[in-house]
Amino acid sequence: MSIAVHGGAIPVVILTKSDLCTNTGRYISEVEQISDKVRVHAISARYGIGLDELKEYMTPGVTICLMGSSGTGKSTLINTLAGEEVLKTSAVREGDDKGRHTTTFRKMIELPGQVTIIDTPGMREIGMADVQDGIDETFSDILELESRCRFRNCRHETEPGCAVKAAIASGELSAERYELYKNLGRENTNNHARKKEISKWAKAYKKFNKEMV
Ligand SMILES: Nc1nc2c(ncn2[C@@H]2O[C@H](COP(=O)(O)OP(=O)(O)OP(=O)(O)O)[C@@H](O)[C@H]2O)c(=O)[nH]1
Ligand SMILES: [Mg+2]
Repeated sequence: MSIAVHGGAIPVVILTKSDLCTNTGRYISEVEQISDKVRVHAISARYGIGLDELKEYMTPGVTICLMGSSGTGKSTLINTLAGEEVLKTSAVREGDDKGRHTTTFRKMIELPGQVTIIDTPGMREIGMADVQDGIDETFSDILELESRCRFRNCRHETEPGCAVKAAIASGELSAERYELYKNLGRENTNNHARKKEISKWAKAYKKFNKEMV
């Protein structure tokens, strides 16, 4: 998601194979908790469930890119949307349900209605290099909180006057979401100076928005 934001795209999360799941609602709300900037849809390409929800994205001239692990059903979804088998798909491995990296090259497909859709090979692992902007955008509320801590170098552990801990205690920020942010930051380079600069920007932006109301 952060990669998509960084690239200037609008991220949409599609939970596939909803026919294999009895409580999709739970998973939808789990993803929704990560960020209120992202919309989530549960679909089944095999049974045509939830595909109506995707129609609103398929406006003339749009380019859609599917990203996700191998075996999640990206190519199958495109085949269903195309109404014919334009892409090869294959069953996931028995035992661990992992994909077989069936798609090996990016492929651009023109769907009816001037919609371009790009199929990509399933990701083995996502390199987090250079996606700090996307992370910052997704978690701008946490950056803003960090800027309100009493100490500039607050680690949000035992320091007094910590706005992050206070927000978690009051329920304003979910502990899980903060953990996720922390882990992403760790995976990426933890550049404190940049974070501070961005939080300053986030603050100014918020102020500007308030003044505009
Ligand atoms: N039950 C169920 N199976 C599905 C659905 N969509 C895809 N599959 C199956 O999942 C397997 C993998 O689908 P693919 O479309 O090849 O997956 P992919 O994401 O393109 O995988 P890579 O090309 O390896 O990245 C195939 O056996 C599909 O039939 C679905 O909605 N329901
Ligand atoms: Mg594929």
